[in-house]
Amino acid sequence: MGKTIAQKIIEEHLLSGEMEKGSEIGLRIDQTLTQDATGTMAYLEFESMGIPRVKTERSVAYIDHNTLQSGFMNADDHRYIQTVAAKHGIWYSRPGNGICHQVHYERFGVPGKTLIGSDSHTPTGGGLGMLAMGAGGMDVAVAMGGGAYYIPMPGMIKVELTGRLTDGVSAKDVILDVLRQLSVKGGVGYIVEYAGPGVETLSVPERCTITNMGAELGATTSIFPSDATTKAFLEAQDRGADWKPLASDPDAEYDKVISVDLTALRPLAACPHSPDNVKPASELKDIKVDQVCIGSCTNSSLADMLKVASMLRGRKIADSVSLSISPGSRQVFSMLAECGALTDLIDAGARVLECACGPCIGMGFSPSSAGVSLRTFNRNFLGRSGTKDGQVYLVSPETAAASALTGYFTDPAESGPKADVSIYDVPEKFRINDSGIIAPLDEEAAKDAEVIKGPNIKPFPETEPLADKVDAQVVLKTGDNITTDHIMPAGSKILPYRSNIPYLSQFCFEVVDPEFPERAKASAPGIIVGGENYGQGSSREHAALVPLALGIKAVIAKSFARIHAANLVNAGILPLIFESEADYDLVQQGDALMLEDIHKGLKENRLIAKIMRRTEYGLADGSAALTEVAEIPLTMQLADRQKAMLLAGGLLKYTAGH
Ligand code: MIC
Ligand code: SF4
Repeated sequence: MGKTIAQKIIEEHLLSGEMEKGSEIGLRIDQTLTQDATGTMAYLEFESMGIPRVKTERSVAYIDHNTLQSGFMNADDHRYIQTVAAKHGIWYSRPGNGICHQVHYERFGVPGKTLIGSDSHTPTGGGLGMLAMGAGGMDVAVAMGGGAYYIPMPGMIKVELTGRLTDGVSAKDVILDVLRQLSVKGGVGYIVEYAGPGVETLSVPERCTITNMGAELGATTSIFPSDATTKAFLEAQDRGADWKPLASDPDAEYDKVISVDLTALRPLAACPHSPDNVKPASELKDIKVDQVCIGSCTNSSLADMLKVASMLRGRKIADSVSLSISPGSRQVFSMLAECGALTDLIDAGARVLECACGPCIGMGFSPSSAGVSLRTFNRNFLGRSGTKDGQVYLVSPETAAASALTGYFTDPAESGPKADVSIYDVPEKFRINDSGIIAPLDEEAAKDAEVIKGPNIKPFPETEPLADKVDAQVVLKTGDNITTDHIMPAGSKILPYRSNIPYLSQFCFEVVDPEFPERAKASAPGIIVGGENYGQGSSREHAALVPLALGIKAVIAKSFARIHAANLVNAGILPLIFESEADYDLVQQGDALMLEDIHKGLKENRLIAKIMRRTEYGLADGSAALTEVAEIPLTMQLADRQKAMLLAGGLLKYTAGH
């Protein structure tokens, strides 16, 4: 039987396990990346392993999330990451050099290599033909130390592309269409591979837009073939030697096949508050727009920015609209300046922000109360913009630019100026200037190098071996699709404290239930009950470490997102799954749950929980009496290695013992 591209890369990197869907495999990791919001913790974890130098082919530490520096906190983190990187053989991308995923595919990504990153949009590298996956910080630390990265062997989804994009329709519309077809949980357990005659019509940056936002499908990753287009892109980056061809075999088998006809595609938008709430842009025409943000790791390439500049050239944005532009990298920024497109953006009324995540993670530029914000980003979860009632729509750069001009949602294929990048005289080769990237010290110099930890850097929380019996209260019951932005919000107020778990814990579940942290602390140990796809979204391990610090011992859900489930286990928290919908309905917030014989349950992948509830009248002495309501079965989807890890007290303790 023939193989898919992903299966070929997996086979070449397989360290353990069988390539059977669902069974755990261990992969050799060639490259890692971190960003600063998850990196501080990842490097503290790496340091705790006592390994002098990374064992990967290339590890890069990016500073792109927390660049505001309002106070010493971000700057402390930057200095720590810079010094720890220099000492341990890691390349350092300075603040302002660009968004990790954009810079990585420009300067470091290599077709056929494996990459894990402590950021859920690491699959962006799939646009170059890499097997690139988001992971928790601890997993990245282990991979830097030469350890394997473990995932359940994914199934394969093929997206067959036919035709060619027409005027006003963009790569963003392709992934929005795939999200419309598959939903935010349709990719869980799968790798999405793009194939068909439409592939060769898409540039590498367009492919990277698609693989980037594949994260929103819940997919393990997404991947494109490495072909003549990939070769030309790498040559234009002066990295032609990194190219190798990659294609799936003609008889490769897929679990599911969907198709997108690029010619028939129209501009789309993901409406509040989920990336799969997709509607045609033409149906949203009467909506007045307050803010437009162009950038993020999804849509900040040179080509995207040039399209926008060509549409805005000689025009002025609507008086009622505030427009921000964040170029994805210093390379993009300097090339925009060189060809004059930057002047067109400025003259049209745009506010040009630095090359960083910025508004995407709530680092400034929050919309006004109930304000409508059109963003070329990848996530529009409730409150993520920093304005709880902000109405965020995810759109293409063309839809964003057309709407900024009219002040209303505008379908760029129907009306407004057309993008025409040929008006700019852009050189064939990209402008190479790696002044924003600092090489690590050589081994000799590294020995005496100091790692500087300012007062913002706090130790990470202690994990504990899993007890055999847990009596705990259900401190929170949620619905479906809870994101890590719900569990551990980001934004400019909180992000500077990513290395201070006790401080962060005050904000846990803030948008869902502000009383949660106090309640969890007062009634610890606790259990959280969730619905489908619990923990979707980012890779932030803080969404596990903070509940851990608040005394959470287990999370019981209908299903979990992949990275979050792994992060819970890494932190020593037990992820359990309801066997039936009715059992989820039965459990109430405030119930006490008794989990017994957990160690035996681990062996059998199943345990029984007793639900105890307060009786109406309590006891004669006024204290609450508990009565048993039901016994419900709970299952687990854990590999043997993960069970051993839970018994040891999380990934770091487990790794130390091996
Ligand atoms: C995001 O887009 O949500 C983030 C911020 O990049 C996160 C990482 C983080 O929380 O630091 C991600 O995608 O993993
Ligand atoms: Fe940064 Fe936004 Fe991309 Fe996350 S999704 S890496 S916050 S630009």
